[in-house]
Amino acid sequence: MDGSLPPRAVRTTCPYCGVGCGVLVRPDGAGGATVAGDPDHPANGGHLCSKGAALGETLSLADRLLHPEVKGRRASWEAALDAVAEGFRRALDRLGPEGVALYVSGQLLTEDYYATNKFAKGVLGTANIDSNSRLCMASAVAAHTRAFGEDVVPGTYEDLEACDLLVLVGSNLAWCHPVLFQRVMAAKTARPGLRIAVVDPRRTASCEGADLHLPLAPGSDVALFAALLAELERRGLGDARFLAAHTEGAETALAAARRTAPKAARLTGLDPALLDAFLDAWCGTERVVTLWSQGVNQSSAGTDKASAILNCHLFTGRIGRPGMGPFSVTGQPNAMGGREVGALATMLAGHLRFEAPEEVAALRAFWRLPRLPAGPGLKAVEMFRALADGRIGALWVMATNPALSLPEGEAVRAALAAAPFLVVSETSARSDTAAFAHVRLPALAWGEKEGTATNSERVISRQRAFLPAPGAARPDWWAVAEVARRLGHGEAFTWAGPAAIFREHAAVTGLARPAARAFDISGLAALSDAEYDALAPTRWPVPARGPRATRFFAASGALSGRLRLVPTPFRPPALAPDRRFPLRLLTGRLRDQWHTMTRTGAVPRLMAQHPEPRLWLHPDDAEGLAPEILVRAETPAGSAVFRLGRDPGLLPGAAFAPMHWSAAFAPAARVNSTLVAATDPASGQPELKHVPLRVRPFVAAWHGFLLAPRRLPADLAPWCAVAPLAGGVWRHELAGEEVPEAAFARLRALLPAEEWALFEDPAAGLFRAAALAGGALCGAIALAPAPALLPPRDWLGALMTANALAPEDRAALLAGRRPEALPPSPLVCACHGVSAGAIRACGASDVEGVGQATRAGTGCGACRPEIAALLAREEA
Ligand SMILES: Nc1nc2c(c(=O)[nH]1)N[C@H]1C(S)=C(S)[C@@H](COP(=O)(O)OP(=O)(O)OC[C@H]3O[C@@H](n4cnc5c(=O)[nH]c(N)nc54)[C@H](O)[C@@H]3O)O[C@H]1N2
Ligand SMILES: Nc1nc2c(c(=O)[nH]1)N[C@H]1C(S)=C(S)[C@@H](COP(=O)(O)OP(=O)(O)OC[C@H]3O[C@@H](n4cnc5c(=O)[nH]c(N)nc54)[C@H](O)[C@@H]3O)O[C@H]1N2
Ligand code: SF4
Ligand SMILES: [Mo]
Repeated sequence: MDGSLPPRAVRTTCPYCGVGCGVLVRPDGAGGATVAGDPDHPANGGHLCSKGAALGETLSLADRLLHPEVKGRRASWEAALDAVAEGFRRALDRLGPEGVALYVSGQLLTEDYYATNKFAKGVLGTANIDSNSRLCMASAVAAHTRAFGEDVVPGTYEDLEACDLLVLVGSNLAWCHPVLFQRVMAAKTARPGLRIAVVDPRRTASCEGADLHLPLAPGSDVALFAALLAELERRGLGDARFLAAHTEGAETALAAARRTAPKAARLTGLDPALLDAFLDAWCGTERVVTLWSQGVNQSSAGTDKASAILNCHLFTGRIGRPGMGPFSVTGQPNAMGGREVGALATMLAGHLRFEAPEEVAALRAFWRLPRLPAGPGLKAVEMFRALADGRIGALWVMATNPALSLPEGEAVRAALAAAPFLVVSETSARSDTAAFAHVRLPALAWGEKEGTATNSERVISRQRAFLPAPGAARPDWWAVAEVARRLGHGEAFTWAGPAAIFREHAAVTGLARPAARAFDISGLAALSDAEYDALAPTRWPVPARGPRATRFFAASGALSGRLRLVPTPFRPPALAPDRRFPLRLLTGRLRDQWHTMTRTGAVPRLMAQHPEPRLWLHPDDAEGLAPEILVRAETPAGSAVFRLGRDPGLLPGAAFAPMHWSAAFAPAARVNSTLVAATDPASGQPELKHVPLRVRPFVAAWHGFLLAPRRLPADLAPWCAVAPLAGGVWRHELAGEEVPEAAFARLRALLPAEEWALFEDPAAGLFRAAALAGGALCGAIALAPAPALLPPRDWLGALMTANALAPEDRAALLAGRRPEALPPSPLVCACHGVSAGAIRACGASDVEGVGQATRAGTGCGACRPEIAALLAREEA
């Protein structure tokens, strides 16, 4: 970070998902780097997924926040930090510790995370510090804590390879934890006896190679696992010795399961034979791992869903032994670290508990800070409601983008806009949340910052810097320490660097003794700076004394007290579909995008799979809707507009839309505007899947696109989706209300043309413009009354990266079609100029659908029989 670059490959860790892959980086000395998997890292053994492999392409400083800003103007760090301290002091004076809050993230490094928690709880004296983990892991944490007395993932990745049955529940592992999925697939190839079952309302990429897919009704997982628990009992598969020696609660859990089991087929909607096949497989396989993710956690019954899974493992004693156990896979790179440092409203630090007065006292004494809060604070959803109500006077958001990722999206944005004092620490200048901030603080990003993160299997890995700090960016922990100093507590924040913070954090984890705790890394509290720098991937626990477990809860049960089975009566999702909103909206992730796209959205090859925000419906539910049209997704909470997709792999009645598109990329396609914030009573985690939905065509006067040699703002039209293409070209997909002539003129003014090649057919609503400069294509615009009538974007984008246009390309430009790909095609609909090729390509299966997609047949109607004949020939 002193400006000199390391000469050799730097060993670091991927900043995306909770698999926590090791990465070898070779900086090129010019701000870039080549990236490869670290063959020595235990998580990935050299492999990387598409996102990890493209890390080198995310290092551009183009979108970075590089300087502090106060009220939208560049400021010095001194001034910005003074403003933060002053804002918090004022809110404390006015509202007390309940009136201030921090909202942080599983993408902070452990050291940053530790600092924020110490600052909130120790300096501000508030427990109002919550994390985006509330949207992600909170239900798993609550279920672990109920069952184990502590938040612990009992197993390791090796268990996924060693098991005979792997059940993926609400996890699209193939897209969301790709390297782990590839490990499983490799194990299955080597040992075909390893069976995989996927429990998901969608047939996802994770079903490739699975032996069973259970397309259960959204939200019905508790019923499935209740049926399993009852069946395990019926078959006498309870581990009586384990149950007697180490557990409690089996009887009440079984009683609840017995009541739900007879209704399981109805509640899950599963074919009874399929349900039986699943029960048979699970009951008959001792080495079973049940892995779950957001299809379980992000539910108003998330904690019960997770507990229902844990119950089955506890009842059979299939836990903590090689190849068996429940496995909550973490989403963010340091989701686990945040739980370790206790940066959640419901936790203290180092797995110390609010409920244990001696632990509160131990931490107070260790921190030597006066103001530790007495109990839990506001959880994420409550925190933003409190902000809206004026109960929060100052909020600091760090490494998360709540303007996009929280449910009740519009209310959250309104609360952010009206916040009395909002600080946002960011790496990106394009975060939706930062746009609302009074003070923006530039943070060091991956490749610049130093610290540690803990992955899903409790392995702590170092992230190491290989680039100099750009602009005025600084580590997040440093900004926190500086504000603490300004509030009069500098003496507790004197760390010289992340190594010192890590040592202090490790020491906290030893404070719980003599009450034994699984999470104990007190053995790392005396690392020297050099040892910390060289720290190899290390699985916790690392106690200062005593044995080091690799897996938990097999032989000894819980470390303190007993393991607990919990009754989980079935509850449906918060809102039920009805005649007005007959479908259910599932939201989630795409393979190549990371959350709110601040890092992956500008990388052309990561945008190639899905350049536009889509809503997928089962073909039966999409009947009457033409393919590729824009549709408005309406829920009781709000609406958003997407390109329609069809997915026969969806359970009929369920729809899927990605969470990724932000105001910076597609303002009208922010899916969280449509979500209610129904939370799980035990964990406070909101139901980010399952809201009732209806879908209508989005009516626009024109559809079109604009290709430009640079990125333009995403407000070019009422519907706009921005995407990078190769070679620095940006694609802007558009739909608008004004008359097309006016839109055409307005859009042309945005391109730097020396010369125009134009095609205009106002009667047909077709407009095409090619902007030329120096004999090369420097931009393109096309407008049409229907999306299916627009020329291919990739072809035009590629032409823009050529130095000069070939004559045949120039001619093709005006025809609006790629010369070789689309052979001359007879015109079918003369009114709207639609060719047979366009009708075949539009994907509709009936004349009405063709009309919606292309307008063919909607003029004089004379060509409708011809269209029908064409479709019949396609069918045959
Ligand atoms: N590519 C990519 N990978 C990521 C991320 C990313 O943004 N992009 N983010 C990371 C993070 S933070 C997280 S938390 C993880 C999330 O990883 P996952 O949880 O695997 O991802 P999701 O797509 O949110 O949801 C998983 C599945 O739950 C299903 N589902 C919905 N409702 C139900 C239900 O009621 N029951 C069941 N059984 N299934 C249901 C959905 O159809 C979906 O396929 O991914 C991590 N990895
Ligand atoms: N509809 C729907 N909503 C969801 C979900 C869903 O499945 N469906 N999933 C939920 C889940 S599981 C999660 S985890 C959340 C994720 O949602 P968010 O956390 O809001 O999404 P990110 O885009 O990861 O936001 C991280 C921000 O931190 C910035 N950043 C990156 N590194 C640093 C750093 O070192 N320091 C600082 N200060 N900033 C940094 C990035 O630029 C980015 O703006 O979304 C939740 N919301
Ligand atoms: S699997 Fe996760 S940690 Fe590994 S390279 Fe991909 S995104 Fe990064
Ligand atoms: Mo997450």
